Parts: sequence; structure tokens; C-alpha cells
Amino acid sequence: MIQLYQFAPAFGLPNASPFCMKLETYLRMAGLPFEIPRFKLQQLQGAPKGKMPYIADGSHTVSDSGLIIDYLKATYGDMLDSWMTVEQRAVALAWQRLLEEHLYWAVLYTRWIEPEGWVLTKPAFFAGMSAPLSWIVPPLARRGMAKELNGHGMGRHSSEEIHALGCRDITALADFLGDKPYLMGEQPCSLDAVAYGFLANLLWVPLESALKQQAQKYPQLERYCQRMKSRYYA
Ligand SMILES: N[C@@H](CCC(=O)N[C@@H](CS)C(=O)NCC(=O)O)C(=O)O
Repeated sequence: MIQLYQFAPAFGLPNASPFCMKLETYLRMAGLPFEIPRFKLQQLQGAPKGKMPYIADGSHTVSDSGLIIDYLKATYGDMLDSWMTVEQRAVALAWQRLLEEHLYWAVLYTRWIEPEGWVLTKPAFFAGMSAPLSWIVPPLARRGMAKELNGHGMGRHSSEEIHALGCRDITALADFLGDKPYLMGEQPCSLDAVAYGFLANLLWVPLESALKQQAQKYPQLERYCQRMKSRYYA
């Protein structure tokens, strides 16, 4: 059976990592059986690309949620996206990139850099760690995130600019969803796994960030998350 390696649940969500939650949601949507081994720090240290999630499937170890989904489609069939036209696939990919390669960095900033985010992120990710590691690792990890944010470019903006950039993504997503049940229409597809992973990680976490407040302005986003939850996590 597929072994899904991901962080332990946090913030009352299946996962506080949008990428981990995306992959778990995809596996549920596709009806593929999987197990989640209990999280240990060594899994992250031993992750093929140093990031979560990754899977082991027999002799195959695959990392990166997108590449894992490609592998799952090639191995077990494309249960979710085969109905889409070429144009719909192009649109879905563009949305995926907006969420994963742009909004993600704004979320990361609000969680790891802004003080009101850090007071929640630190215990959520490092609560099980004992001294002296608990004194050393969290600030080191935070510094690492600041470096990554700087490398991406998002971290070079002011807080106000980062909030504005992330809020525009959220508004665009809400406008695109409109009153459709799923992002690409009547039928769910793998983009919904991505969007649910991100939106639940904004709407249903205790951090009252500018991004969460923006998502809360659009009731269709809450309804969408509730729809995904009741269909795939009942
Ligand atoms: N492109 C990757 C991104 C995965 C990713 O960024 N994972 C983060 C958690 S959200 C992680 O494992 N960070 C740990 C680290 O960088 O040390 C994917 O789609 O899986």
C-alpha cells in the first residue's frame, strides 16, 4: 500500500502544510488506498528532496506533490482529470501555479515571519521538541524560511505589499469559483485538491492573518471547503 509521509496534523487540520493536505486530498479523491506512518523528524531529514510530502509505493519513492500525482496517474490511472479539455487543463495548471508558486509565499510569510503568526507556528511545529533542541531548532528554521522568502523575492516586500499580493490571489480565486461547486465546474478535479489544501489552511487555522480575513469576505470559499470536507473527509 502507498505510504504517505507528511507532517503530523496541526491547527486542527489533517495537515498544516498545504502541499501535504493537497496530496492526502488527492489520494482520497482518487480513491487510492494509503497509510500515513506516524510522523518522525527523521522522515523530513531523510526526505529525498528535503521537503514533505513524499510517498513510498513498493520500490518507488517519489517526492513533490505534483510529481507524485503524475506518478499516481501514470501508475493507477487518471481518475480525476481525464474529462477535462486541453484548454481546461491549461487553466487548471495556471491556477495551481498561482496558489503554489505565489500565494504559498505570502502564507509562509504570515506564518513564519510575522510575530502573530510565529507565536502559533512555533508551538504547532515544534511542540514535541525537548531542550536544548527546542531552543536552537525553531529560530534556525525561522531564519531558513526568511532566507527562502528572500530568495523567492516575496520576502523583500513590505508586510502591506505581501498582504496585498496574497489578497489579490484570494479574490481572483473566489471570483473564478463564483457559484460553481468545484473550480472547473460541476465535476471535481485535481486542482480542487490543491485549492482545498490552501483554503482550509487559511480559513480553518487560528491565525487571524490579513489573508484569512480576505478569504472570509467570500462565503463561497467557506462553502467550497465545507463541500470538499464532507465529500472527502467524512
Ligand atoms: N513543491 C513541493 C513543495 C513542498 C514543500 O514546500 N513542503 C514544505 C512544507 S509546506 C516543507 O516540507 N518544508 C520543510 C523544509 O523546507 O524544511 C511539493 O509540491 O511537494
